[in-house]
Amino acid sequence: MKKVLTIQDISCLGKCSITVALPIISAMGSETVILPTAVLSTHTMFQNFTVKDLTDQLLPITDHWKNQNVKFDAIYTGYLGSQEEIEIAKKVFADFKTQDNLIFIDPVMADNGKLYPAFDENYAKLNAELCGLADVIVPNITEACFMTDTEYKEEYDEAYIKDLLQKLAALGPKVVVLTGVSLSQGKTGFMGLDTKTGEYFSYQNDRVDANFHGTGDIFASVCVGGLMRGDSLEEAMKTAADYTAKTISVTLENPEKPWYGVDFESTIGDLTRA
Ligand code: PXL
Repeated sequence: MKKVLTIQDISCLGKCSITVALPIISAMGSETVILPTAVLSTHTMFQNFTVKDLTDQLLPITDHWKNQNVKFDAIYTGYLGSQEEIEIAKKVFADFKTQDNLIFIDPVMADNGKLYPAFDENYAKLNAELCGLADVIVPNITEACFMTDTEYKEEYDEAYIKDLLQKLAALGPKVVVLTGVSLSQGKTGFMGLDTKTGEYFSYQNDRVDANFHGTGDIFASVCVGGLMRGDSLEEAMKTAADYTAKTISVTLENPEKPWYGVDFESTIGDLTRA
């Protein structure tokens, strides 16, 4: 069985980061090992959340794994709590990188033109360096702008997206994929660039006019799960985009009108394949 290490926070309530990565990657057939960067009462879109930083625990945990000769088929990073934790993620890559395992980075730090409360521009610069070590990165447009010193635009054309992809490629990852990209009115999806072949690829779904937290984490987790079960990168991304779009639609039908996360529990069965 494939083994994935995911490094991100535990938001106890909030349906994001580890509380979606763990069930989704497991449902897709891979063992999921967690390295929690912090424990928060909720994700940071709630007011007055609590945070217990776990920076001092990370290397003791990974040193123990190293001593046990543990190997990972993929290392997937999401929300890291601090600049120091970005440095630790680099060390974990150095310690556990092999010839053929996958380094997958979702540089979670911003959305809708703004950094999340815990982060500043220095953090974005360090995240850009981290992305240079990846096989695949999946930033949204806001994160890409912060990492490449590009002006954020709500309205854009394909040339703007291609320019961002080229700037991300210059950071050093093998494949760059921008999420939340709308290439025509009423649509949304992703556009990517394979830096080896120079080829662009894209995929679009109907855009649902709703903004939920955790959907980026769901997209990234399904991509990792798909890659681990042997899907091609484009297949894995398409499955992730379709699954995320369907889950948002299902959530919108919930009469309880959830606001902080999506009802992936209702759709997760779609991801299980014998
Ligand atoms: O879904 C991304 C995410 C992960 N972890 C924490 C967050 C967020 C987004 O707001 O606050 C703690």
